[in-house]
Amino acid sequence: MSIATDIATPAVASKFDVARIRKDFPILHTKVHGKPLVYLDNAATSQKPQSVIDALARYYKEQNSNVHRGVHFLSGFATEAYEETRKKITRYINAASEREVIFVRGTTEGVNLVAQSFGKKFIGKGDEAVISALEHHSNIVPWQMVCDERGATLRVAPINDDGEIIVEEYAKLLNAKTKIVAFAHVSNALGTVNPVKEMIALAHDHGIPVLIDGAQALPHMRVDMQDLDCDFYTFSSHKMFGPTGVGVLYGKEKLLNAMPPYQGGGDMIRSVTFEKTTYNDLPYKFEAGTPNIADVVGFGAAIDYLNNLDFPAIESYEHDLLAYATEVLTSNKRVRIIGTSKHKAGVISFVVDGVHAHDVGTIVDSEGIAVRTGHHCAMPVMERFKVAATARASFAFYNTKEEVDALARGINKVIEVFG
Ligand code: 7TS
Repeated sequence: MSIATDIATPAVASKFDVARIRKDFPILHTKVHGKPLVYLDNAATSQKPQSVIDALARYYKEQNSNVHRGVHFLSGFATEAYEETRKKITRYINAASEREVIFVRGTTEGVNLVAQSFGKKFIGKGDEAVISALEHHSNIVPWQMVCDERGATLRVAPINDDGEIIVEEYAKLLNAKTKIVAFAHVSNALGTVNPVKEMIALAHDHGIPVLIDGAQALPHMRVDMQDLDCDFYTFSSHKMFGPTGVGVLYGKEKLLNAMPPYQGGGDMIRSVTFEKTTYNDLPYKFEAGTPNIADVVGFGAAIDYLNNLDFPAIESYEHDLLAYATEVLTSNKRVRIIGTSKHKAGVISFVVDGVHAHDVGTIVDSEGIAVRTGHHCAMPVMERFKVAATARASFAFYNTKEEVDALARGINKVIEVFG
């Protein structure tokens, strides 16, 4: 068993005051089954700071109106608030322009948008799309669907026993028939952080556009679109301390301009007659219908919150926490960690020898500890490691070593109960 050896105990971790941060998240101070909540299901969705909750309430109390449509005061106000979030996100991810930031329902819709729209125009019979073996279903199924529709073939880059993409094998899959590459920045099932920059550059050597599924990356690290040089990058607000129901598809302007609309309706048009419709400019071409205005505004409050944090200190704190959790869990001989990459973020998937993952989840829940059990929408990953399911503890910057200790005690209880 290799422990994540590059996870050093950082000198800057002390700068990060977790007790103070926890005060910002009201739900962390609630009880479950009479026990203090230990929330270790952050990869599924993160908790929300008070400032995000307040922004949502304020929006509905004082600002609610439809966007881009009215001359009246409130409509202008809501439009400004909605567009302000786009500006914040453009700066946050260092996109070249606001036209490259499209609001979608979440990562799932971001991938589907590209698969359907890019696929319709650029993927044809005999072409290929490349993904990896550690993808979430939402970065598998949309590509299967478009490949089926277009008569193209889906190729899958394999992973090794540590749960890392085998980059040499990935490189071998890239050829003149490859029309798109799509893979996760960070795996939700294993926590592996992929060498995205290297993998993007390899695809670009062949002129192939790359989509990155950033759902599990943004909660743990800052990401710079222009530095990564990816063509598409998609993520969900609800995993980064913002509301559910909204996310972003970043895309390079030139590519987005070349792609057909994904859905038709209001806002995405310039003019409509029964004979001919012309489409709006970016980003509106891809935002048909009334968007999720309130949650976009709430997402803006989450970005403000993140902007006030010291990210290098957070990254160090989280690495330290993950290394501690890895050590504590592996010291239990009945526990096996699935996914032992040297580069991991936020996730420990594990099995308890002789106990079904759901039983692990149920027993630790009775102690107030929330972990996820199952296939984590990554059934091919479970198959690769020959397990039906895992229990997964996933961390955010507000988690603590004491919570890891509580999980370790919970696992001991599981072993007591199930023998
Ligand atoms: N991609 C990855 C890597 C994910 O982890 C998830 C959600 C998605 C895409 C889809 O994001 P959505 O916001 O559109 O649903 N992952 C998980 C999870 O691990 N447990 O619950 C949801």
